[in-house]
Amino acid sequence: MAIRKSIRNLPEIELTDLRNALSQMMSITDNRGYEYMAGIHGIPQFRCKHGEAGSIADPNFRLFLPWHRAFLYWFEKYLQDAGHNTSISVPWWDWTSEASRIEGIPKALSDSTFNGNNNPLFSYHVKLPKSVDLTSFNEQTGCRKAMEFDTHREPDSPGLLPTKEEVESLLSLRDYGDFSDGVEDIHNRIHGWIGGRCGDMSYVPFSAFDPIFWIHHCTIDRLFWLWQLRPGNNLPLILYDEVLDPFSLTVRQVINPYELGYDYASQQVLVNGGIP
Ligand SMILES: [Cu+2]
Repeated sequence: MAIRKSIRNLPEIELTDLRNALSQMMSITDNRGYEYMAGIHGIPQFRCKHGEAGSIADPNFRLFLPWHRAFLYWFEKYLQDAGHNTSISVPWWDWTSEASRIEGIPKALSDSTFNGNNNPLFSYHVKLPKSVDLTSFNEQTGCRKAMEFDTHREPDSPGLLPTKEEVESLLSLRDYGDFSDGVEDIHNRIHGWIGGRCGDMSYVPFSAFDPIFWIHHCTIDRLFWLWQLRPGNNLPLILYDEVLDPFSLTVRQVINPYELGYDYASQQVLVNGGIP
């Protein structure tokens, strides 16, 4: 069982293991590698599922949470393979914590180097496929994205991160659709907060290349699980047999993280005591 922990509470040795596994994964060029996994979400595959306002009849409408759970599950599996260690897990970042509201992105993610090496949690070097044409992206955004680049962030001020109260009112929503929409909104805000005007996290085609993407989605998946743990909260049955394409998993198969082989540290405390 892999226990996903808060990045700020990760013991030094586990942070080193995580960095080594991630560096290893980033050097793998086949479909178990970092580039391939990131490319499922944005360039070149664009398979990610996000909510589309006004399309309630569409069965994809609220697959945002289960789809990203399946995505993170496979990412974590390949990360463990790359690190030859099944206890490696993706950490989460509690942006509501006091430390985050003062310093913003945790140092483990924002330091550009560690022990004289590049920090793989800080940035990833992307080489876009030749078929990509960045002309209209650059024209529309005013950014100067090149075909080869290091991912970067343009974080906003830490005081603008969502608060504990916002998260608590989100978790107290009873309807799955309301919760899914609310958590997706907060998720969008964090993408924009991290990426700013030209940072990779602000744009779906590039976001998953930034290593913070996985930590961000782990945070969102944890909120999803905390909501599921509250009595009476369930996903609509209509979603259960939906296949989370391209992963050969249905919604039913990702409902319980224990069955996927992971859990979140100190979740019981959280369930009884609110968000720390
Ligand atoms: Cu996202």
